[in-house]
Amino acid sequence: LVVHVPIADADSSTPRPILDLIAAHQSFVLSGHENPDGDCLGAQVALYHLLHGLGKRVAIVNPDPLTRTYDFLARHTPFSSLRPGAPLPAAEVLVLLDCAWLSRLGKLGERFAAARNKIAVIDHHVGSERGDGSVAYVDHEAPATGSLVHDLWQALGRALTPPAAEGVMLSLVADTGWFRYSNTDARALKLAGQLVEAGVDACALYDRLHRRNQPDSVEILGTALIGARLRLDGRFGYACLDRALVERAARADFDTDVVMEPLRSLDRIEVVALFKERQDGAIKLSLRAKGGIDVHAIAAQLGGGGHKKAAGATLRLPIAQAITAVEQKVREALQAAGMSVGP
Ligand SMILES: [Mn+2]
Repeated sequence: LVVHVPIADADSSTPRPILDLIAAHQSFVLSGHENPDGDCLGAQVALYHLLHGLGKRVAIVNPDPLTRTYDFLARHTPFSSLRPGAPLPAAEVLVLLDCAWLSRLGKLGERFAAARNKIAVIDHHVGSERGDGSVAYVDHEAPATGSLVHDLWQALGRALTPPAAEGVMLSLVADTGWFRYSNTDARALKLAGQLVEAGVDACALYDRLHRRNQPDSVEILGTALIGARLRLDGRFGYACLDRALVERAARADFDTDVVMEPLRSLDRIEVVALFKERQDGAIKLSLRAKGGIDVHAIAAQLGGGGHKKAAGATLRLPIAQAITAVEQKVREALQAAGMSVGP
């Protein structure tokens, strides 16, 4: 007797529906958002090795190739990215990690939409249970998507292999900022302990991720910081990377999020924004909150999303207008929180 549970009734807060999906299928393709970050890639590594160990066929296809920062993952995990004209690997199930909508995959999302795979979502972003997945495992409280993949290993009673442990650790350190952000809870630290016991060398991982920068990264950071500005009584700080600097950063594989750190370190600061001008002229906005301001709410008003303390949006405005629009939203949020915003 096979009982089919309607998807709408499946509880996305437990791993059960995803585990049933894994049991029922043989071939999987894993993907994630454009410009995949450490959480997205780490979660893919951990899920790749889980599925591979279960004897499934599995491939990772991302919108973008592995950048130099993450190239060390290729020593144990095969990554690929969309090449125009090349066919996608045939798979029964597409698993989206660290995002929930095909639209987050750019052109690759359109290709997957045409391929009509069954879609599963594993994610920790607000609202992802309403994404494109017909099956989802979503936990907003999870520190990283990688920790949700770790839950799958645990639920199946399997001990993490060293590559999978490295993947989960990468996810965890990426999304907790090496255990500095407010999502660093007992669960995150306990998991980190288990991963070190499973063979992860945390110091070596730090060096691989953050101590292999190219010489030009120093000047890119300096240029971005010289242009940084403080507004709203010192509670809002922002920096901009114009098209040329974005390109230079891409060439040097420079993690532009680093630009926000010195602003975030300021005593009075509440919200930090980074504006990056893309090749098509659109502005990629990143927002970070230090205290209680909900930057997800601000990003959502601008058509974006994310988390309470880290969110983003894409703005189709000239950069000066984008800054004005964001400053206005931040002003409103600060005022609603009863904070001074200066003259
Ligand atoms: Mn994440």
